[in-house]
Amino acid sequence: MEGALTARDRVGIQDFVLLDAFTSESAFLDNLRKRFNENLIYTYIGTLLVSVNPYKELNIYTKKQMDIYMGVNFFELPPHLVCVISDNGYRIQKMRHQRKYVNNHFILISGESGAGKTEASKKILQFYAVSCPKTKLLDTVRDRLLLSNPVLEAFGNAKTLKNDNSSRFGKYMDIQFDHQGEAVGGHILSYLLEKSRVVHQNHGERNFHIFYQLMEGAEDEMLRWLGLVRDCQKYSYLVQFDHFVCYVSVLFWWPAGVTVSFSPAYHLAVMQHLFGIIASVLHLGNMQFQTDYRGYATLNSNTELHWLSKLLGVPMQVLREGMTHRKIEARAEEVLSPFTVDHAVYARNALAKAIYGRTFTWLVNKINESLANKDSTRKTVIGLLDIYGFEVFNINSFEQFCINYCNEKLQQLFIQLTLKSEQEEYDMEGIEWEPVPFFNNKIICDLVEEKHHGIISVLDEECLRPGEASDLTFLTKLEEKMGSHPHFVTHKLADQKTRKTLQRGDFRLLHYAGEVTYCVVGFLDKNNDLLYRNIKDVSFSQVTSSQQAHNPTQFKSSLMGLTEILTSKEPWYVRCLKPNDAKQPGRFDDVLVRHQVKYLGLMEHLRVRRAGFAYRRRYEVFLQRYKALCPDTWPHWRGDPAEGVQMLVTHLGYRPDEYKMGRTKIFIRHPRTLFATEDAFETCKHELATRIQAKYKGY
Ligand code: AD9
Ligand code: MG
Repeated sequence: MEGALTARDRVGIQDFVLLDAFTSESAFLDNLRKRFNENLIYTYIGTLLVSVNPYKELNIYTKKQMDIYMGVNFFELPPHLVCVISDNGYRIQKMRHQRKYVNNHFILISGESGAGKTEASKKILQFYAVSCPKTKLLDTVRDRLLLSNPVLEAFGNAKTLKNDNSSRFGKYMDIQFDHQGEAVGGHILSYLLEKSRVVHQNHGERNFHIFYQLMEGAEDEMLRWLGLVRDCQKYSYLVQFDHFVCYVSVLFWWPAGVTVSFSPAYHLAVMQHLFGIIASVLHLGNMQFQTDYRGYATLNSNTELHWLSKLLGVPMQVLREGMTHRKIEARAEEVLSPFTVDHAVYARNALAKAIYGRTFTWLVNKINESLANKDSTRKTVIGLLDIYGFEVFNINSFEQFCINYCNEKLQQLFIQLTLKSEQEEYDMEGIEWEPVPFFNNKIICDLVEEKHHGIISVLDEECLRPGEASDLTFLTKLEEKMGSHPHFVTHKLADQKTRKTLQRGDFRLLHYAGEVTYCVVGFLDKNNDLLYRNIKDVSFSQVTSSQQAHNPTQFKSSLMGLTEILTSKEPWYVRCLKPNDAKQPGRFDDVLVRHQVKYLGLMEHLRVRRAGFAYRRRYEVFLQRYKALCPDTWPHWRGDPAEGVQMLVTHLGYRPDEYKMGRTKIFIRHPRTLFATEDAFETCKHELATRIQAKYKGY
């Protein structure tokens, strides 16, 4: 027992619910730090998994490791990411024998940028790959699911200041299992790709990986065909290239695409087409304009036009006209109105973003076609949500506004579901409990999305007044509408002290995760996502039109759709924490982690878990684990499991106020009780092992 305590001191406690001084944030942090220092990056809060990014490879995701977790009960092994699904995996396996359906699940992975969400989602997919039964069909679906990842990351991820491989789109992936527990299909929904990155990156950041992969990985012949030279400095959309090493080479994901796509010949044509589009974006970026004698824009050279025409299959003259003129309809006639240089640059960038955005949607559609399951029989679905994390930069723009709003919604969902499910469980089992006070971020969600009054509504209204409205009129309207809102402030509304920290064109939101100051410049344009019509006409015969959300109004409705999908499923949570801002292994910054623990609501979650009954376990499971502690239940108990558990806990001396017997589970009020039982079990195991050893020594 002494030894067990020492070990616990050193490596911390694997479930926060069992932490004695649970109410203190410091104790919470101590435990997290202890475990982090021992490379134990996972800790439970009941069934929620907390993960701390190790920023180094740990040898815990091998097939051997994962196999250990298959088919075991959640609490019997040290916390691991695979536990979140091994329980599912277990159920799926069990289902194979019982031919029953299990509930649909989703795994919600959250945390700020760089906290490890995407890595976690990849590990979970890998786990499905090794744990599911192997059939020919499964192999293809499984492989396609796995291989879709590098392709999507190439097009949708980029280096940011927060994360070298930051997801710049949200992803929800469904994996469908048939009645035998085999993965038979999948579907990916993508959310609001950050297209503005195609034409502009902040200092120290980069464009989407695919551009560099193409520049570095494509063969000379291919580059020649695309009209490119192998030098990022030559392309204005890439000039901020900072020599960060591309860790996924184009050669790596090229074969991946083979499986995702169709026949090899078709695949080759598709890849060429894709590279052609990527290259055309780069050529577009290099297109320069000058002012002619009338003050209108003309193209500096024909070089880019030539390559664009070749790669997009659009006649040069049509392109030239499209790049320098706008088509206006007047009295059923179409009139061409020339651009100024500023307009032309704007239109050029809008086109580049649109081409890229639609290519991304096209890619997601293609992947979905290859994952589609034609069989319409009822399936179990497990969903995986990996969305861009909460972001705060020195200058935050429209993109951060959308990303942070999305995180706000997910936090709201988490609050609703954890409290709801807790209450439902107590109701179902006939147990009374006392609710715990918590911060509900609904007030912030409403501030952003409320019909007619929310920030998005105001933005949309302003976008409907072209020519009259501007980013600043938008800000003034916000000030009028939100004036006294406790989570909203601007330079004009702020008190003297706060005013010093705000610029005139800023508004600040007090998000659940902290304050973020947004600069309104560009909000209207980006919301409008303007693309001059004649450019649209000439270019988009080439790429499939998109259903993707392009502005927050659409984003808002697609988030509502997502919320609906998620609430119909049973949730599992992985909360990812970032240990330091330097992306370094072995560094645990207390202040940074404390802040995340706070805003992720981990303490509240813990309190909720402990307010009523800290632990609950199904009678069969509880009995199976602790039956050795009572002579009446050891080695076998053949009667009703609830009666066996009653006998066991009476034998262990549980006081009546320490536990309650529900319909299918035992509820234990205080972790200490379970702790003592767990200690007794460890000692019992130890004694048994010593006895066995002594017995065999004699031989
Ligand atoms: V963002 O919101 O997309 O910007 P994520 O997705 O939360 O962010 P990501 O999973 O990309 O972060 O992790 C960032 C980096 O941390 C990875 O590129 C790895 O280098 C590192 N990481 C994260 N999790 C692990 C892990 N379990 N083991 C090893 C990890 N390294
Ligand atoms: Mg990510």
